[in-house]
Amino acid sequence: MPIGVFDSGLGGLTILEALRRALPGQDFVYLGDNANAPYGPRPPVEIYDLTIAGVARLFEEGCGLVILACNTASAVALHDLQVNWLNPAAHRVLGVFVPVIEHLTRRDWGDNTPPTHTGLRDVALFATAATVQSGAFPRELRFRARDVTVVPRACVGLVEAIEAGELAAAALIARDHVEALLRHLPAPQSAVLGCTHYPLVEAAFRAALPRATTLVSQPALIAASLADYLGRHRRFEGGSGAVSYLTTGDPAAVGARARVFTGTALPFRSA
Ligand code: DGN
Repeated sequence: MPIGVFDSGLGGLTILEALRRALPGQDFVYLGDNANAPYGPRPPVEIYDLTIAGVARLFEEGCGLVILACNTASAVALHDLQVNWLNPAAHRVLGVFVPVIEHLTRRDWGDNTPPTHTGLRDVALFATAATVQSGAFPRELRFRARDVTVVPRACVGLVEAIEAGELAAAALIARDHVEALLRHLPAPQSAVLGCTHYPLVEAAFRAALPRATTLVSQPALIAASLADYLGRHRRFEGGSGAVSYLTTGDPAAVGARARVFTGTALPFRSA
């Protein structure tokens, strides 16, 4: 059966590309809610309703498992959606924070250390305003790393510049946000790019961060985590590597704009 990949717009294509590389025989259905993007500036209740509508649409397409590729939807809607709406016997929905948190808190030493003693000291988080305001990432991270400090930065204007294909301008915006964060945390141990779009200007983040900071980008981590999950839940696997693309926006315009993310136009159809 196909796996659904949901995003507020086109940024989730960065995740989908990594999923396809890791799982070449798997079918996927991508849904971008372009009619309502970006989610970052929206109030939580709207993000919740829009996320449920998108996930339900992917269930209609026959997806048993849906990845919320969107950090904003994962931060704001995933927990309530799982507790109050989803029937886990029928469907599963996974977000994008857990693979990052598992990566950050992986311990390389013996089993006698307390589970929250990870050696993780501080983390810079770059994300949308809604993701930052939700507080979801530091809250979930502290379950595994109790004393960690998370310094977030809402990267206002960055998603819009990337969606518009203005990558040179986006690189300057990313640099400014890094510089602003470094005034609060001059030498972060790790920095997380907590938004689907930011991998497109990863080099700008890397260049502006101190050399000793480990930069954590999501797509490959999420792909490795999904491959591991499918190994344990084989009922969600299947297909021949087919991908279909749905959008709530104008399919021709959205398909053409996909070029920014994948280097090629994509055959979107109307959701
Ligand atoms: N896909 C969103 C995210 O990862 O947070 C970014 C786009 C948006 O809706 N703001």
